[in-house]
This record gives sequence, structure tokens and C-alpha cells, in this order.
Amino acid sequence: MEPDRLIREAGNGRIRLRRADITTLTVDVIVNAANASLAGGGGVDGAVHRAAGPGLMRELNQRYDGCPTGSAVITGAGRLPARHVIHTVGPRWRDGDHGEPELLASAYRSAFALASEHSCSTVAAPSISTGIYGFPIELAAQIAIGEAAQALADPHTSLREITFALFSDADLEVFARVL
Ligand code: AR6
Repeated sequence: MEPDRLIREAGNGRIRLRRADITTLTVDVIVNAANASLAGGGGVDGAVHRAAGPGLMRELNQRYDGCPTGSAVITGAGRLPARHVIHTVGPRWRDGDHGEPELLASAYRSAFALASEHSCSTVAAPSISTGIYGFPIELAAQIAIGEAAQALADPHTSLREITFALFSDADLEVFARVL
């Protein structure tokens, strides 16, 4: 894909798109698409826990009693190259009439706010809710990029680069069209 479709200046920094396994990225913080019980699972959540090691689940169990849909919690990153993991919970798609778009926006907003509270400059996020949770990718990409642009536009944010780590060429193409 043409490189200029994969990067945009936004606010105090930039939004970047990559086709990547998020567990391999060296950034201040990666975002995990978790579930409300923080119990681990498949998809990116499974990959993050496998790569980070069992300390990640131990820390989640010690510090948190679940996490409501639309919000986020932070932990260390175990064996991952990142410094922190933010576990955010997107909505399961039903029909779009159950607040799903607002909850997805809230999941990203909470994650980016928590990253800034921890003075992070670089953050990588997957496409939350568009795997096992079935959220339509076109709408999800608009919400994800809109929230990233808003987070970078905050004059007080520590964030300078938000990377979306997309897991397939098809998802990358959708995000590139929106960007
Ligand atoms: N790096 C980047 N993206 C990935 C990776 C990876 N290593 N692995 C998968 N993806 P999903 P959800 C993509 O299902 O829809 C879990 O069981 C994947 O292709 O991981 O929010 C949780 O515990 C898709 O595009 O998350 C929850 O129960 C995107 O990440 C539930 O799934 C999100 O897919 C959350 O479902």
C-alpha cells in the first residue's frame, strides 16, 4: 500500500496504520481488547497473555475486579517489548441499537486517556470489537480514528503517536480509506 495512506498528522502528533501483530511492537503501551471479567480469552487478548506470560493475569487478578464495557485498566507488560498494557473492553455487536457505537468510542477514549495519565507518548491499539465481538469494521474504523484524532488534539495530552496494528490486509485497507 502507498506509504502516504498509512500516516496522518493529527493534533500534537500523528496517526499511523500498520499491518502487525501488536504483541511485537515496541511502544510505551499496547491496548488489549479484553472482556468485562478480564478473564483472558481468544483473539488479541489470548495473544497478549501468551506473549506477556502468566504475570499479566496475576496482576489483573490482584489489582482489578473486572472492567465495565467502555472502560479500561492498566497493567505492566510482562515479557512484551511494550512498557504497559491497557486492557479495554469494547461492546459485543448486537444490532447497533444498543449503544454499541458510543461504547466503542468510550473504550478507545478511556484507553487513550489512561495512556496519557501514565505519560505515554507512543501507543498501539488493535481494531477493538471487530473480531469475536462482531462489530462492523467500517463503522469501527471511523470511531477508532475519530477518537485517536480527538485524543491527539487535546493540548494537555502526552500522546504523540497512535498506531493501529491491523491484523489483515482487508482491515488495513478499511482503516486506510477512513484515514
Ligand atoms: N495483533 C493485532 N490484532 C490482532 C491480533 C494480534 N496479535 N490477534 C487478533 N487481532 P478480537 P474483540 C485482531 O476477537 O472483537 C477475546 O476472547 C482480530 O483479527 O481479539 O474485541 C476477549 O477476551 C480483530 O481484527 O477482539 C473478549 O472476550 C481484532 O484484533 C473478546 O475476544 C479484535 O478481535 C473481544 O472481542
